Amino acid sequence: MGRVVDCTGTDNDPHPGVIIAFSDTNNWDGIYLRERWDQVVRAKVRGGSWSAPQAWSMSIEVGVWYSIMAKVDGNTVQIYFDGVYIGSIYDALSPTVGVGFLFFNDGSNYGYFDDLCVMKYVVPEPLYDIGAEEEAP
Ligand SMILES: [Ca+2]
Ligand SMILES: [Ca+2]
Repeated sequence: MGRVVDCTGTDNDPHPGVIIAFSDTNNWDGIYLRERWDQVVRAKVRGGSWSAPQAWSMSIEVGVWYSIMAKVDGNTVQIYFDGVYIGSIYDALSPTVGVGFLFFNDGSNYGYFDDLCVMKYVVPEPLYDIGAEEEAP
């Protein structure tokens, strides 16, 4: 997971985001922000060709930090935006050899990124079963 911020409000640039799965520079998956259009977008790069097959409508404000988290289980990746699950990817690269940040930018727009980290988690996550409330006699 990582945190990103878009600091200029004229357009979607600089498209700050996180690379969630990486094979080489021509093959990787990322999640980035379209600040102007208020979307969280999936970047899919295969054989050097870029596409954006999935996008989720989210309010994205200039100058606000947002966290992007990806829970990876093979080709399936659950995407969390500011801690809230927004959707899944089912054809991510696996295995990955790295993660990183991404920006793409035509002009002088800028942003920042921070706190990139990778954690191991348990699959499946533990389930809890809460018994029925006891009734008064
Ligand atoms: Ca912008
Ligand atoms: Ca916006």
